[in-house]
Parts: sequence; structure tokens; C-alpha cells
Amino acid sequence: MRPPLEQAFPRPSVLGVVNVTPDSFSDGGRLLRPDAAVAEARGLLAEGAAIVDVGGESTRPGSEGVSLEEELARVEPVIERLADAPLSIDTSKADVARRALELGACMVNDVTALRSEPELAGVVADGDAYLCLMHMLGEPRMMQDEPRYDDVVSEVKAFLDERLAFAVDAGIPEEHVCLDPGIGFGKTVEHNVELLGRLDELAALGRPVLVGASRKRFLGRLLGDPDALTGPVSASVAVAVLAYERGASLFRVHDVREHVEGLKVAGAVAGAA
Ligand code: HH2
Repeated sequence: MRPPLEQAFPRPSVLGVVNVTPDSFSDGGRLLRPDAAVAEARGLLAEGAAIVDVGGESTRPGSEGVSLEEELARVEPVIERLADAPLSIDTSKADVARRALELGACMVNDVTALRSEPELAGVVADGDAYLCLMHMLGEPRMMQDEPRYDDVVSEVKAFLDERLAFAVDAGIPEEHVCLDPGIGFGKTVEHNVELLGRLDELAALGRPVLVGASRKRFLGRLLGDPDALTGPVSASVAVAVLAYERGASLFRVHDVREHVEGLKVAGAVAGAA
């Protein structure tokens, strides 16, 4: 059996993003050719990523999803050629995850937290894989249509606690799971800010917390552009450092070097306090 996730990926660990999609919000279309995606993954690992998260389906607000065949056609040739590298597969489909694990991936990142295809839980358990469970309100097609919460932090926390119990019931060891508040998935700017500011409450669930705020639109909007579709690297690093201080362990980012450097210095300062 694999060691606990926190041992394989100690705080802070950076997940580099490789989107093999035509339509991802910040880098869509750039890595559709397998050689481009493979080269990007190798570059991110060289910059200090602990693992690379490969995805073949965009989950940007408004997106419709892709077929199993299309998603497999995008990610399979990339994962095949990265067999020696630490990889996570960003998918909600059991068949895509099964194939990725067969090809050597060690983690499944499911933005639907095993709700889209509950049988994905068995694939993760049988494959002895790590798992990221993420919170999302609604689904990408309409998740940004006036999301509402009474208390976003306690609702996200209760959801993640329930999905963790579901995963454990399905045979996935608790120590193989990390939890993610799902920044930007059915959340206003204010919801994202509150989740990040009170991240210690999610860390109190006792599992490593993964944060994916990199380049997201709420950062551009906080900087004054109400129509922003992305945010800058500087703001992404600021959020990662503050999330780290509040207990986050893993950081899903597009700009690996900047985050590795920011988090390294943050760790040195935190260690001296
Ligand atoms: N965000 C995105 C995709 N997958 N997975 C986790 N665990 N957490 C996240 O915050 C997260 C995620 C969206 O970012 P990106 O992959 O860059 O864009 P797209 O979904 O448009 O491909």
C-alpha cells in the first residue's frame, strides 16, 4: 500500500497543471498536441512540481463537458509518455481514471468528489491511488449563476467531511485522501475570499487541504476588473502563501517556479516565528 498522502507530498507541495484541452480558462489550446503537453509536464517537474495534474476536460464556468472517447484521446498519449513521472489525472470519469492508473498515474483529482460517477471510488481503491475530493456547488454549466450559502465555510466543510466518509466506506484509506474547497466552483468573489481566509477551519478536518486558486478570475476581479476571466501570477502566489499559513498543504498551479519560490520563502519565515 502507498504511504500516507502527507508523507508522499509533504507541506508545501506543488501540483503543476497540464490541461490537454482546447478551452481551459487560462491556457486552453496551448497543449493539445501530446508532445507539447509532455514537454510542459517535464518543464513543470524541473521547476519543482511534486506532481503534475493532467486533465482532458475543461471545468471552466459554462463548459459542457466532453465524451469519454474524446477525453481518453486527449490524455492517454500524454500519460503514456510520462510513465516515469508522478502524475495525477484530473477527471470525473471512472474509465479515464482506470486507464491513467494502469499507465502509472498515482492520484485521481475528481472535481465532483465521486458524485458524477460513484464507481470511480472502486477504481481509486483497487488502484491504490491517492484521491482529491473537491467541493463544487452545481455543475460547471451553471455553477456561477448566483451561488448562495448561509455560511460558505461550514457548508463546504460539511460537504467534504461527508464525501470523505463516502470514499472511506468505498474502501479508500483515509490517509490517501486530500480535500479541496473548490475555489471558483459555484462561488462568488466573496465566497472565495472567505474560504481562503478561514482555511484553517477546513484543515481542522484532519486531512491535507489542496488549494487551486491559480490564475482564477476572482483574482482579476479583486484587482478591479469586473469582467476579468483570469488573474495574475502575483495574486496567485499571494493567495497560495496565505493559504499555506492557514494550513494548506498542496497547491494546484500553472506557474510552478513562482509558487515554489514563494512557498519556500514563506516556509522559512513561518519556521522562524
Ligand atoms: N480547478 C480547475 C480544474 N481542476 N481541481 C482541483 N482539485 N481544484 C481546483 O481548484 C481545480 C481543479 C480549473 O482550472 P484549470 O484546470 O486551469 O481550468 P479548466 O478547468 O478550464 O481546464
